[in-house]
Amino acid sequence: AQLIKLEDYKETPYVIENVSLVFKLQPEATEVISTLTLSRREGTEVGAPLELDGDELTLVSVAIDRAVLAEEAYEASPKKLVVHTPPADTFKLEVVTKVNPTTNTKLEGLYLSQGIYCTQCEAEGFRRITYYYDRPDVLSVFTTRIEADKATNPILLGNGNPKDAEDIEGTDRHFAVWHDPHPKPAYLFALVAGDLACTSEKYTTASGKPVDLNIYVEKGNEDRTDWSMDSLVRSMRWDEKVFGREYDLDVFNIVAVSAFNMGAMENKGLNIFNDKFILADSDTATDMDYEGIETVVAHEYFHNWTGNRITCREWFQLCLKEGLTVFRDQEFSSDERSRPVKRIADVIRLKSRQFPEDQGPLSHPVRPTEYKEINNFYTATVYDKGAELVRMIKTILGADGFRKGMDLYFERHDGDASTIEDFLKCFEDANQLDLSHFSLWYHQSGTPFVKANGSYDEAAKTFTLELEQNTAATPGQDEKKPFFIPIRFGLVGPNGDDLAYTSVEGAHVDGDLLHLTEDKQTVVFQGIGSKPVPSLLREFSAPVKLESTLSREDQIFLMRHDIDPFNRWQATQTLMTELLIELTNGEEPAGKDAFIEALGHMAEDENLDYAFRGFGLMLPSEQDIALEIGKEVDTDAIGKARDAFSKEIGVTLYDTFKRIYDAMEMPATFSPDALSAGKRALKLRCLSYLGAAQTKESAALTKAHFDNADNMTDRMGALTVLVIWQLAGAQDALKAFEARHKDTALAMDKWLSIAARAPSEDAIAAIRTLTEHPAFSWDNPNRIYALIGGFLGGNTRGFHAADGSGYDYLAEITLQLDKTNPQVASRMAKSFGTWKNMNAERRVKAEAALKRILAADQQLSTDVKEIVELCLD
Ligand code: BAL
Ligand code: ZN
Repeated sequence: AQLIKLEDYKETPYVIENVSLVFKLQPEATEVISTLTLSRREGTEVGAPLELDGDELTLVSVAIDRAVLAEEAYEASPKKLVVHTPPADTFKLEVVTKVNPTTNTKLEGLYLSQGIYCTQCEAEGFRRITYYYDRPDVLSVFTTRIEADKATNPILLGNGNPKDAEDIEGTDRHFAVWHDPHPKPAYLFALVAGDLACTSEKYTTASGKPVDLNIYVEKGNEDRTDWSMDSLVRSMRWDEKVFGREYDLDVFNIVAVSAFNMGAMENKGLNIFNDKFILADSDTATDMDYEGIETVVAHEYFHNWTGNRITCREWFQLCLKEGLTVFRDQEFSSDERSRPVKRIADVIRLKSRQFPEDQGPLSHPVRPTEYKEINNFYTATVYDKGAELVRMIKTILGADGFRKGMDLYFERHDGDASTIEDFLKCFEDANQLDLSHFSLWYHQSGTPFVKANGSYDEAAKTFTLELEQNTAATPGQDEKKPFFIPIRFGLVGPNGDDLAYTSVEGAHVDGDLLHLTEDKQTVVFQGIGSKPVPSLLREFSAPVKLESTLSREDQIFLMRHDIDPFNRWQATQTLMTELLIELTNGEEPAGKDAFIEALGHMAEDENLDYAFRGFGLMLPSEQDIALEIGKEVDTDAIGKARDAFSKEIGVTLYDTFKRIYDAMEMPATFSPDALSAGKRALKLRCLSYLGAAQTKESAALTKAHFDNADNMTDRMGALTVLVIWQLAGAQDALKAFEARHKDTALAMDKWLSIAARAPSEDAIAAIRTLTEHPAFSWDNPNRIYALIGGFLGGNTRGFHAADGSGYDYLAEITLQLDKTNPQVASRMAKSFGTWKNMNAERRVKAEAALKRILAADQQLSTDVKEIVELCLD
């Protein structure tokens, strides 16, 4: 496949002024009539060829200005339409194509999901509907007419505002016309037709404009949309208040479908969602699901301004809309819930998803400069690290300076297809400062490692901090320059208060923010009355790995006393990780007992909120520890050490956890609010340690927790403990869960993911058996993400089994899935990304499995081929 390079960017020779589409929907042969008003761009030679993108298209006819083109006037293939010599100036191109929504298993373009016609066009799905300039910098005004059988498709939805709807005389069909006045790129096009239930609400924007909000779901699910509607209304209000952004159409429609590759899609005025991120009730959704729905509904809504009104010039700029919109949804959730807890959750996600990506063969800059398959670049780096970069801009500029920059961005670029340079320039111009050094974060890949070493001079009353940054080479980037790293900090005095300093040398320091800009810097703080413990990278002010030289006593001190809750959590994590690595290496770590005692204090500290304690007590995952070890990893040793340490904590603090568990009062009826969710999280964390102790009492307690659960969070939490610790009652509980939820696919996904994590002598045999279960289907991405994704991400010992069986299985299913859905196949294949960190025994097996994929006797998709080649590079 061709390598696409940022440096090759060129505008199109023709401009598409408007688009009129007619869809004659039929399950196996939908006709699409596209009429494009085109004009020659200034600078384009008269008669220069017009080349439009296609993918698996069947052409029916081509006409220009109503005259059918002679065969020699154009060239058409499933992938391209070239009109050799178009008219000199403005002209209308009418193209008729046929597509088959039923056989479209890739779920890109127009497809049928459970009898519902829907589309997915980002990134390059529109070319699977009709020939077009399928690229984000071609903005046009779309009018869409949808025709379909009325009985099976009573609901017809398009982008923008509804214009017309009538029966088609003499037939059992009807039509609807939608017009979107906002020029948009084709990736934001959408269409839905089907027999759907709807819940509606009226919304009035801050300036008094009425908007109809509708959420469409498969019939029978209409009682499960309250939370998503509530999240939508809160998101709309928040964007008005915090960013001054109002909605801009008469209607905002959301449709939930069950087969969807991504989480959701921000099509203009017609968001299409994976139903996982819309449907919720207490019986089937966990607190995490409620949070996820709130986040994704907000995220897609926020795209209306950051993505739709201002879009990307080309796909290299994906972080322009994604990083920024993730930042916006994170801020929304922080305002709606506990800010420190949200920050911890986001950092856990970043460290578990983005750090491994950035420290392995799939590492790429937040703004990449080349790709073969854009679908492979919807990554944690673009999204989550992209959000961290926006957060750093806010940290550096402060809230007011950040808002000024954002206001200028909206004012200057509304209606544009923009770049990261445009975005950064707005912050520079609004604040009169130079962000050129900072901009390196967008271009240079890799996770910087920051080393910090502090020393106190009692006589001089100075505290000296030696700081050093280093970023390892990443693919295509051998030499690394120093980043601009904003470090929020405090110098914590003996009573837990931050110490003031009188002056500082060696770095730009403003209050509690230090700018690390060189490879090495020595920073001297004057006027420090007593020996401090430095608390660095508070709030996780930069996406770096901090290697602190603090003693275990100092870490325990921060764990107990730091005024920054994030760093209290971080100190706990650092200690846990250090201890777990030593245990993995067969050592007996110093300070282990003191740490466990401190953990008990944290568990009982009433000054900390419930969710914070729930997170604080959580051990790093086996994957986290593997990444931390970084090389010659033996996952069995990690798993054994982590199990033993969990058990030791559970046994030592048994009475503490039991006391907290028993004392926790839960509301009489379920509510997904943050406080109740926090209580459930802490109670389940206690239960998981009690379960790890593996006593008769704790097994019975866990089983009773499962049996008495009146909500999915408790039911799933208890089931996980029973299964992971193989407690008495685990098999009965699995059966009971299945019996209760067998008709609810999203609930059975949880069952599949727990079953995929169960410890087993032959994990692959267990997974194969599960793929035969009626709840599983290779045709639905959610089922695959639950079972296969649950195994790859949650069963570290099974996937990285020393005999290579996990790698062989991943190779096998990658090849199998690639035949039907390459996006899902390549997502699964990305789990090979850490293979080079493994020990020699495992590396040999993983490499062989990767090579087997490349050598397979089948045509590989660009998606899978690119990932496998990068892994082998
Ligand atoms: N734009 C793809 C889905 C999302 O990030 O919102
Ligand atoms: Zn997005």
